[in-house]
Amino acid sequence: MDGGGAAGTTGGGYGLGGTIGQPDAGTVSGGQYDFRGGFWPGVIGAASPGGCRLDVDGSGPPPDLATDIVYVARRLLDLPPVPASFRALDPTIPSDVVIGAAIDGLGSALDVDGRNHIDIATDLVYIARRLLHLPPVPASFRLLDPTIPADAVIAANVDALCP
Ligand SMILES: [Ca+2]
Ligand SMILES: [Ca+2]
Repeated sequence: MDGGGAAGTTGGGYGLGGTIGQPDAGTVSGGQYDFRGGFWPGVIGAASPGGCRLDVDGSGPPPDLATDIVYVARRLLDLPPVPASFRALDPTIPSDVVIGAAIDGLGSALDVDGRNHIDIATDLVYIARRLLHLPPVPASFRLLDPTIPADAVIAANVDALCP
């Protein structure tokens, strides 16, 4: 049950109301975590129940790999977030505009490895693995790139998307 009718906002709704209630990530000791001057500048709260911003279809937490994460991946590929086949099975899925806005609202928070680039092959993999309760970074990735931040750092970034 969401609000139903799309509120009549035209254009990209970037007039945010301003509550960035993001608690500080706390002190991380150990891993090399260099705080790049505060939090992401463009965090826009997507209206999802429970404050789980990764729940981009607003169905309620926890985020679902088969829906929410698929939508995010498709959005990053410049595809409509929701495949038509999904809509055939579930006509109650919110519109692509609504889900697209929720995904865009995640902004740079999707860059869970903190490398200033949102990448399906890394960031989304880490998010998906975290949701599956696996270590976010596959060992094989670390062999190829030893500079990937610690699992604890990336896991915390994923968790921040859905506290
Ligand atoms: Ca969902
Ligand atoms: Ca990244």
